[in-house]
Amino acid sequence: MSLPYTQEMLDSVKKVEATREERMKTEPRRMTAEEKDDVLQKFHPDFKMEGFEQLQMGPNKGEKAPVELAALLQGKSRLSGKEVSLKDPDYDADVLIIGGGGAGCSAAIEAHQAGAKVMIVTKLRLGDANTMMAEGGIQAADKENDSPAQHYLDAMGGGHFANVPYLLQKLVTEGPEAVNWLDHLGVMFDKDEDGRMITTHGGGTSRKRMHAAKDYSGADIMRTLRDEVQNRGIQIVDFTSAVELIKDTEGKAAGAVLMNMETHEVQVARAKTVIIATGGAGRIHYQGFPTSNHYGATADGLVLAYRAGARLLYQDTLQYHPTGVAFPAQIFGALVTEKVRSMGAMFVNEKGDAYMHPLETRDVAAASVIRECKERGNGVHTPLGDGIWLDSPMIDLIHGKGMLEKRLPGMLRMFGKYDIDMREVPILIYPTLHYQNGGIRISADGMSDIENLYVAGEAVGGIHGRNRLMGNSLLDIIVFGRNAGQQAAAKSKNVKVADLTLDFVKEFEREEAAAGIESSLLSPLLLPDYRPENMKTI
Ligand code: MEZ
Repeated sequence: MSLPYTQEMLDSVKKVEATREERMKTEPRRMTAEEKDDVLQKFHPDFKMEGFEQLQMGPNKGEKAPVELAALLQGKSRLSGKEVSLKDPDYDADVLIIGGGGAGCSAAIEAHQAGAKVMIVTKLRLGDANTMMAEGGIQAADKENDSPAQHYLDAMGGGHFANVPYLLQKLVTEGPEAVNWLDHLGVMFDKDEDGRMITTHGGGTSRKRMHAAKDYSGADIMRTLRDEVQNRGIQIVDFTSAVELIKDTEGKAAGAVLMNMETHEVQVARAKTVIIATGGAGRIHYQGFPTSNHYGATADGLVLAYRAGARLLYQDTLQYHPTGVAFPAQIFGALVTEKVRSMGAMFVNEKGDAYMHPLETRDVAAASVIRECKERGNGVHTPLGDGIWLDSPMIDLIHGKGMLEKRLPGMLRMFGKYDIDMREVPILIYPTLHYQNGGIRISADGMSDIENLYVAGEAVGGIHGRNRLMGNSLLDIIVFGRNAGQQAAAKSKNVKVADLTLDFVKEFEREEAAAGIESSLLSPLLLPDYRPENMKTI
């Protein structure tokens, strides 16, 4: 086994080792509110003006959006110039769920439980989603020293007080029940010898409330939900994407136009209610960042809803996970779970200085990593760019030998494949595009601005304000996924679908023409395009 670090990296590792004993005696101090604001404004990509533009049309006209998202929101419908017959739908459902990740499956289980005829359409396989990629855990305030109120305050502070209060309240108050539900469905949470959940801190948490299944929490949650959906016999139409919503002549959501991903055959699904659970947008690679996201994370739900007239909220805020892999190349941009720093690994620069507290919130931590590399020149140089060390050998020194292997087997294996034993040497990180803080605006019942169109999971905007805390997204897919399934199933009992129409797409095209937009970019994007001619800086 030969460590693939360059000589320059090895020289820096020596400095990290030389300061370790002393560093472990005192925690780095926390930044003040002013220091946080300063680093965010100067170094966080959300504040980089050239990354954004004003939307020229649609419900959020005049507001700021990332340039890549604006292009998709104002893009060309895949049905443009095509006639789709809506007369004899291929599918009929009470609840049509677009997306087969954690939120979609949670919604499907609850809607099915309520007796609705449910159909899931997913562009890849059931469970191919960002849920699967989540590692470190799910938050819930279920310990004696904790409370939903405490959880609310932490998330509100982390979100810069922009979280929509009634959504956040729902998230935290229903958190314990959500974890209990998963536990009963069979998620293999880490427990102590008395059967009590083991919980840890995350960045910005005042209590240990992160429940984990080692460092593949999302994968285990997805496995469990997928099994439950399949065991219930819920209808799944896979390798098929939704390319436009369908409304009825009363303006209510009434289904979707579907496209087979292989044959491109177009089909029509009519539904009394529709739930968008399409997940995030990392594969759009905002500002050229690499991503920790699943292959299908291309903001499709936002495009579908926007074109049909639903407002977005906080579409201009993204989450860059501070600890993406910066070396080696084979796993560049992959997620290094926040659990690594929550178990004590410090951020250490090229000189061996722990220049930041390990548990700053993600936006502050990411901006500080960028500043350390770009402004202060304290990054570790590699052939791929600069990075900062995450001093992983500290974990066994703090918790005892064997703990890293026990709690972070996925990380150990991922780096081990490239001959990096993270128990022995620090690992190199740099921010990676991780989460879409903004999304489609919903009310407390999960409904968007369009009647009978519900939204759940990462496609929702507002729950997390302008920066999400670790583990609150695995929680929101369960809380808001279940909620959307229950609400949509109940609503569908009283829905009579009028005639189907796609007139709103034509109207959108007219609005585009009036705004002088001539786009040839087909949207929703559906899958990223990695052909060399389409690669920017990624
Ligand atoms: O909530 C997340 O994004 C998460 C659990 C990620 C991680 O660092 O493991």
